[in-house]
Amino acid sequence: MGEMERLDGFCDVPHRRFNPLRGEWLLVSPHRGKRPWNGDVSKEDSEVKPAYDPKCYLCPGNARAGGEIVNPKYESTFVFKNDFSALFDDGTPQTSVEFADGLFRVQGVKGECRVICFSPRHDLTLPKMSVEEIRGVVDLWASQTEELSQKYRWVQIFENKGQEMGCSSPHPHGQIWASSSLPNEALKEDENQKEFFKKHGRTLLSTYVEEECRQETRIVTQNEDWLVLVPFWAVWPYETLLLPKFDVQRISELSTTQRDTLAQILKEFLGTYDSLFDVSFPYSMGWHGAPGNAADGVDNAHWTLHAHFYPPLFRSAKVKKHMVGYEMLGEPQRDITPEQAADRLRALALALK
Ligand code: H2U
Ligand code: ZN
Repeated sequence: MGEMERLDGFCDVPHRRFNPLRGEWLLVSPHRGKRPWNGDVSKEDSEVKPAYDPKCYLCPGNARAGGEIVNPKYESTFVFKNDFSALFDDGTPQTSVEFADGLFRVQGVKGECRVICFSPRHDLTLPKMSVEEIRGVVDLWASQTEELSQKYRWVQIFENKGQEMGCSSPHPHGQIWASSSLPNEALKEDENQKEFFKKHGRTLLSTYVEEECRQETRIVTQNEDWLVLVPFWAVWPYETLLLPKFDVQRISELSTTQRDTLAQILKEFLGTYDSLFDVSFPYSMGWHGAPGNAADGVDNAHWTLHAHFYPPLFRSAKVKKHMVGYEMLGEPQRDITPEQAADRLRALALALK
């Protein structure tokens, strides 16, 4: 029996799907996706942004929040230590405390938080930048990971984009939080990939890529090195996973051509996101790669580098999915199936080619 036929009976009825990376289930209710599309397709308030905003904390030459530090007149990318860091690199206890049968546990943690401006231009976003400019961001993600992984076990690169995600500034920027311990998501992915590798002798995500290339139903777009798909276990309506078609564990280990093709697919598929509801598409995105660094002697053969994109929008630029109610108390739930979401995104990606 083919893979798709095995799923046939489930297509139109409620079912649960398993996320092997996180080791968690979600509820899919496809019949609810067939509710009429009372399409609010209104655009976002199309306020035109200036290329330079004298009030922006991130624009070149401007004073940052607090007023003491002034940004240099940077011309491409710019990294600085977060003025309101969530982690400190020294001065905090690095011990653990546990009492009352483990009901109370505290662990010391140290780390560093940085902000990365993607461009000096206040009015741009990643998909509005050129492939060459995005390539500069890829290099920065890689060099920051390389540097911080010498000191910290986990380097989390991420971008909160859009007011819907609580992003504090429209200036194109992302963040890096590096920490001495693995955060929850990293720990779950590490354990689940390790388990799969032990059992099957190959990586979870390379096996998944092979299978998705066979089935094709969830692929949004691809080039010679990279694949964008709506994962079988996606929770957010238009959630995607960006995966390499080759074996790589960390972003810092990408070759020159793999960085080129990454910049190309980012430009293309983030443009597709923008065209979905005709709006600068909000999301939280981030990279997950093997903890530590290549020289630390830890075997991370089970890891595959990948990026998650979690966009909150559902039916239009205005209608957002909320993770509330059943999702807080039971488990995440989605209406349109990952396959339906992939169909829409793929059609848009093709139209833009
Ligand atoms: P968002 O990516 O969610 O918008 O957060 C921006 C970060 O930038 C936030 O962590 C930092 C905030 O602490 N920031 C500074 O470090 N200095 C500033 O002058 C403005 C914002
Ligand atoms: Zn700005």
